[in-house]
Amino acid sequence: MLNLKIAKIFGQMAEYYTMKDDKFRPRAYERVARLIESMEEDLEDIYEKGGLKALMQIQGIGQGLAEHIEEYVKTGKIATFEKLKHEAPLDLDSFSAVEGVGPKMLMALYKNLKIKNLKDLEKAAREGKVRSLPRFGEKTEQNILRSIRLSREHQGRFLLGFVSPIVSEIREKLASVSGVSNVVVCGSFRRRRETVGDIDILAEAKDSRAVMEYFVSMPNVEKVLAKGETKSMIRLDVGIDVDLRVVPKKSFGAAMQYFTGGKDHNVELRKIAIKKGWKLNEYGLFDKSNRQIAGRSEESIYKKLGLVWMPPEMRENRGEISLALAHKLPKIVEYSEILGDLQMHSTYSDGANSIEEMALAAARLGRKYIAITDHVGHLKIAGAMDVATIQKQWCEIEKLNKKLKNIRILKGCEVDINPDGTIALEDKYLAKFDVVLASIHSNFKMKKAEMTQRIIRAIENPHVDIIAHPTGRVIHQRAGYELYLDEVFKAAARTGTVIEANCYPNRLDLNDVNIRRAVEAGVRISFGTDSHSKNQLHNLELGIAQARRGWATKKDVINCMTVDELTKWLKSHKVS
Ligand code: DGT
Ligand code: CA
Ligand code: CA
Ligand code: ZN
Repeated sequence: MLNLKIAKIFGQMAEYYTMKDDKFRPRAYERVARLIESMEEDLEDIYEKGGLKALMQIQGIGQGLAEHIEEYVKTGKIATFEKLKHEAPLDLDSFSAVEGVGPKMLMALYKNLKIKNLKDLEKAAREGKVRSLPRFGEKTEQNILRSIRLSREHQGRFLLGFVSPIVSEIREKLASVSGVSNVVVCGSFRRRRETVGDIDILAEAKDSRAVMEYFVSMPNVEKVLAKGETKSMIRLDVGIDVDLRVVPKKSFGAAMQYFTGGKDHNVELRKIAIKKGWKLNEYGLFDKSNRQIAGRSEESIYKKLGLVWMPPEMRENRGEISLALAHKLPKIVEYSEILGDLQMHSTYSDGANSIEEMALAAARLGRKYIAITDHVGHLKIAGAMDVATIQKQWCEIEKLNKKLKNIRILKGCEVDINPDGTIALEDKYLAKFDVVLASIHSNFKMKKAEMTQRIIRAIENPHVDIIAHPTGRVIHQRAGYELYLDEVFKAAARTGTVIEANCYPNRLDLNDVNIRRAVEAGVRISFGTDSHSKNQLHNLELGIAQARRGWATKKDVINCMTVDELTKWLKSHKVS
């Protein structure tokens, strides 16, 4: 978890360097921060094993950055960062959730109004002081206030993709404590909600005191909120709370069911028990004479109540209970049924790894195929490819497809949808890709009807296979653009256009609810990790989880096709 801390520092250093008008460091630091954040290997391990040299072998890490990492591993601090903080003591963390306030603005706010944190900023904006600064204005001030409100709604929730590695680490550690025979992480994490409030863990153990002792003294514990024999609660240094309960075997299934939730699902389930004259709680299912009739396993509870067991992703009281009572639950798509990843970037545009590195890493994760979808069109900041570069890329892909045996690479692209709905690359080029993703990267603030028309026009282009990150929302940062989604889905269904369920941790766009609407409208969906480095390819799981929460089935998802089925299908799916 040292990685996360270092990533955060580098991210903040990037901001400080932006304030100082440094030309290169902001991008370099930001890029490395993202990279480290998603790295599987621990930087500390890498350093312990191979020293500075090993650190410098990581793509994007030069001597300077490697020395920073070394310094942090050794001393827990980076002097350069401390100096930057000393010059401008800003609580950058507090600002991070607020959209539209960049480092330059923060510097101006600090210099002119002595604003150091979000609280100061909100106060000044409320008092109308922000608008008086040069280049701010009333509109910016309003945006700041709106953005602060939005960020407050998300306060205390963490991205599923951020929580996942933390959970894995804790789970492994707890499972290795002697006497512990079972560790299950429940709550919203088990239901794979896109954000998680706190982490709820159940364990089965011979000696509960030993596990608790271990739990509260783990290295990343910032604060022990409660400590008991069967229940403890801690706060990790990254700010998230973790509950641990030690549960006896005979109640383990009941506890799993109860603490997995969701709350509304549980309430409905409890009503069914009560109707039968029974009692359901975290200890089990009990009959009239208070005899336990189920609870060792989760299945036993659902079965006794007359329901079929269902995956945690479905337990949101969105109609699953009545279907489970009627034994008519849909069979949602399995993680193992997803064969490929249909959005990622390589060094040909703004990615950190070569096509071959991406392909090899994807193959290691068991993917059968990937689409390389580098930017084309006018997104020059994201390194959009020109026509000559596209040709070069195709040659490279053809060569790699001859060389690599375990994985196939599709020639894809991600192209901008212009404000008028036309596509930023000529049809004659679009026609030659295996798969074309179209998406919006500019002019977010259009009127709802216009934005809807813009996307529908793109959908109607016969070469556009997939609309990528269709609503443009970024969790904790910005709401999606205004859009009549049902109109979009109707057009997609009519034309055979696929809508993406983007798997990037803070996008997850479409989200679970909208995936369900799309699928019900007869739209097919695709998964793409939108990886910009090979260390992000594992995020596929996050998108699949949202699709499971949206009750998508195998037939709804084009990534379930084999590569031969898919390439054939892509040639003929569009209806004009
Ligand atoms: P979170 O942490 O906000 O992301 O969401 P959850 O779902 O993990 O909620 P949390 O941590 O408050 O509680 C964990 C589970 O415990 C929850 O999913 C269902 C169960 N639970 C909590 N409070 C109640 C309650 O009042 N009644 C019932 N039946 N179950 C509850
Ligand atoms: Ca929770
Ligand atoms: Ca909890
Ligand atoms: Zn994009």
